[in-house]
Amino acid sequence: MRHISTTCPYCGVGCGVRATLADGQLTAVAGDADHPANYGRLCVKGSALHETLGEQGRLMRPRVDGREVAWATALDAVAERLAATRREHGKEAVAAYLSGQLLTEDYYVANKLFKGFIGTPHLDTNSRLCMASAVAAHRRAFGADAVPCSYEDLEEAELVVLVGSNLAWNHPVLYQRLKVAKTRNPLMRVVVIDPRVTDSCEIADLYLGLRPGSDARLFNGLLAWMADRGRLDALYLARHTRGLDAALAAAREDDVSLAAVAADCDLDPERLETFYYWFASQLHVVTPFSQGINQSSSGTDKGNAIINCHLAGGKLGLPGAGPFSITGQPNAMGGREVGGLANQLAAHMDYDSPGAIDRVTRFWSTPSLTPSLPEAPGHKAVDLFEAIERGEIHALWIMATNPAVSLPRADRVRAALEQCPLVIVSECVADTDLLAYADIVLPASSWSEKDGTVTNSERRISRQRGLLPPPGEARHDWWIICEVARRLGYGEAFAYAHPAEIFDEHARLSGFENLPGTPGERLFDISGLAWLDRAAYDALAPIQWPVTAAAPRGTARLFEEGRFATPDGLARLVPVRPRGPEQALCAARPLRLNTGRIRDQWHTMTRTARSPRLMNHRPEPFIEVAPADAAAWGVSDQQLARLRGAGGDYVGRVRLAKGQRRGEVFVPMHWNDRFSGAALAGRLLAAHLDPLSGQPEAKQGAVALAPLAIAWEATLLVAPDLAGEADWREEAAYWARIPLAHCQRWQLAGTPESADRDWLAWVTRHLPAATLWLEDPSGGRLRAAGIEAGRLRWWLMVGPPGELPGLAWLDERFAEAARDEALDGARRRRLLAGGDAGAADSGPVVCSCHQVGRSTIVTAIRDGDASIEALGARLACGTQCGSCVPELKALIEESSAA
Ligand SMILES: Nc1nc2c(c(=O)[nH]1)N[C@H]1C(S)=C(S)[C@@H](COP(=O)(O)OP(=O)(O)OC[C@H]3O[C@@H](n4cnc5c(=O)[nH]c(N)nc54)[C@H](O)[C@@H]3O)O[C@H]1N2
Ligand SMILES: Nc1nc2c(c(=O)[nH]1)N[C@H]1C(S)=C(S)[C@@H](COP(=O)(O)OP(=O)(O)OC[C@H]3O[C@@H](n4cnc5c(=O)[nH]c(N)nc54)[C@H](O)[C@@H]3O)O[C@H]1N2
Ligand code: SF4
Ligand SMILES: [Mo]
Repeated sequence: MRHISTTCPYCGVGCGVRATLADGQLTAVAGDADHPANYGRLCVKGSALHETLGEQGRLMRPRVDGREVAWATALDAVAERLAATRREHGKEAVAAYLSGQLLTEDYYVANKLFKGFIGTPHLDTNSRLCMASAVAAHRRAFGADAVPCSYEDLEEAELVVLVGSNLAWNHPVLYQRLKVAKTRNPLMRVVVIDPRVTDSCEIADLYLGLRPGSDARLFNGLLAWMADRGRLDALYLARHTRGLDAALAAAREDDVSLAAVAADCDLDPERLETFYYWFASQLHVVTPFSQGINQSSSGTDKGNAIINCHLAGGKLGLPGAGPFSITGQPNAMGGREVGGLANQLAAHMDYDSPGAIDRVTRFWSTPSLTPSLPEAPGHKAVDLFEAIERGEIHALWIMATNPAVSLPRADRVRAALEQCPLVIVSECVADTDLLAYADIVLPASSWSEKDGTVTNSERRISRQRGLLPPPGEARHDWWIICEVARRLGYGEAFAYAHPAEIFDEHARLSGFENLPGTPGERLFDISGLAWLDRAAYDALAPIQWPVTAAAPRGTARLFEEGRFATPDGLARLVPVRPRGPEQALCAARPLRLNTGRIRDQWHTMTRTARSPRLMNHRPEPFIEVAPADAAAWGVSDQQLARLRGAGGDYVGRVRLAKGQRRGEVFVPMHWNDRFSGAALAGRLLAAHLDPLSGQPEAKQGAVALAPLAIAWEATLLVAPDLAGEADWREEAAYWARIPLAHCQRWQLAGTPESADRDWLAWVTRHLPAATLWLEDPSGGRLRAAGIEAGRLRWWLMVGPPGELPGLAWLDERFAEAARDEALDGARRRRLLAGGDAGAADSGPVVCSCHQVGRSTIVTAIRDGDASIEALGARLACGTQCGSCVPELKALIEESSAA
């Protein structure tokens, strides 16, 4: 048995993971007690990592034009076709679309190849959909894309203001740290600013459920309120900043009376004033902000409106103080460091930094090769796909992202991909929506196989370590890129034998001509990590940049001296004129659409859906609706409904949500064509962009809501080897595929045309051997099961899913079948009932770590275990990662109210 430390590949918290290997298998993961991001904690996604590995479902061999080929053939094809595209259409006809899920080393060589040697500016990343507005706001305020704070600042703050961040679900370990800090310091206050009541409100002393998109108005109001009440830090403003007057004047272009701001934000003026008072009277304020701010057509301004208030109050560069952009992806930061955005060059140098193009050119030159860098920024993500639509881009290489799902106007993106003459996709998983559009598919190694570094939200660089060999012929992304570079004639500039050498070059570039007081000066400097040999790189301990000769142990907090990365060293307050969402509501689409994340899924589900444990919390695509709206639009809880948006429809199950504002609905961003018939959030959204950052407005769409017309609902469980999906979806107005541990669950609903489906005929046609059959034609109810040679092959229930038994018992029967064990007579008799007659269904899973269901919990509460501690002692729920505690509390409240 061996233990290896590595870093979690999911969110930007960047937790250290201790992996246990036995007999060449990763058998367990645990939090790394020594890692300063998590000190031993892991959330449910991190602790299920070992369940998402394995060869099944992985891409194993390269494919060119639909045929499996050897690596040499695939790499030759990539190089030849890229070269031909450049020859025939110019270098700007070539583009790349990367991802914050690449390692820094992969990202660095991709950027170097495309911008430096192929010479195209059109290299952008999915960070455009994620952090681009925060990047632009940082650059305007601080002169560099630098997050000032550390996680410890969250713990040391007296006031924490979560704005557009559902930390409890999306950065669970950070949330747990905050929660513990709050228990230790009873004076600490937490404010949540989000149109939706989320689980993060569990620890909120004040919740501001503002009108979507009104954040800039709220923070402009705060700035004016502080100024009017003598709450500005005049000394800090005078010594370290510029722009207060202009920022205040812009804020005062609107009526900044409490009543007017509260009305615009749709808030209670007293609660608003409480927030203003708390913010103004505390020095140690941290404001974590995330996608509720960034994913907006005025996200950059919103970021600056927040930063303005911190600067104006001198709440920055101190322990427990600062605006804190919380990054999403594991290496969102690393991508920004290497220059992965289309408006950046490399190592925090941009097209507009004086001498930068020349500096990077000299640095990347080799004895016989001179790079040819572009002179101006390239297309940002959404524009890039429009350029493909216009026929300007002829070759696109996509790595580690799934734009067929995650970009707004998903169908137009798909049409653009369809028409692009060359689409190359580097991917780990065999079955994604994007792969259908790829001419060349390159199987990439994945987490646990690859070696490199990532940077988390607090600028901390950590190693991801290779633990296992990649399956089949999967190869590392950096290797694939360098092999293509070599074939294009750039071998000398890409002659790396190991990621350590790439990291070294990246570290050296960060320090290259980076001298204080010169035009080349950059805050991002990790020259202190240059010249690490393999052993030192392998042993690299987590460290926060800058890492320099002056700060060899890294830097926990930036701007402590009040010197910023602007030419005059002063931070800028930026005048902000609040704008509402670009997407207008209208009679045809009267509801505001909010999209976002759920606790147990990661993005397009390519990895998390492999863990049945993670599928269980929210097994189907859903629509959260305020109870009053549900009545108004004729839908009810658990009913299927349709949303109609800018680019198409979305079908999911209604969840009544008391915390949802009226006139607004929420859908998860995760579902896609692999898992449901019509549940692409990106199809509902138009592409309204922030003019400065190019980030799309993913949080403020416009939709109509209506019940879905269906004739029946059915649940079909099938053994993993039973394929017939096309048939099962036949005449389905809705379908969702839900992987369980030992079978696949299909949730189906029929179109009105299929109302008198003859189920016996249907089953005979599509499924083997129906041996048990129980029908109640008057009630439209039916249960049936297929048994072959004594083994369960499938199980069907026609009727409302509310009547489903707990599926664990049935799943276990499929496990027996897989082990080739025959059903015994007693179990066979109970098959249609789905288990022991008396056995209670444990209901949908609430605690994913210990797999405790809703009904089990409710029963325990009714039996008197009506506290978190009592439930934990009895059922163990909530005792591991803690993410379900808010849900447990809600159940306790509901049950005691009942
Ligand atoms: N479980 C899980 N965790 C993840 C991810 C995942 O896929 N799954 N993805 C990771 C990634 S890449 C990212 S970027 C982060 C994102 O992390 P978050 O930003 O926390 O995630 P979201 O759920 O997209 O949006 C956050 C909140 O913004 C709110 N919001 C919507 N409109 C507004 C508004 O106008 N104003 C304000 N103030 N709030 C608004 C939404 O209601 C939502 O609760 O999560 C990371 N962590
Ligand atoms: N409606 C709506 N849309 C959104 C958002 C939203 O809130 N609402 N959020 C946006 C945000 S913040 C983000 S970050 C994006 C995320 O959206 P995407 O980046 O499109 O989503 P992922 O599913 O993470 O895609 C990553 C892909 O890379 C593969 N992969 C994983 N590791 C590797 C690797 O090492 N190498 C290679 N080559 N491939 C790998 C995975 O299998 C997966 O297919 O979605 C954005 N889109
Ligand atoms: S909080 Fe984020 S980094 Fe930490 S274990 Fe969970 S998903 Fe991984
Ligand atoms: Mo993200």
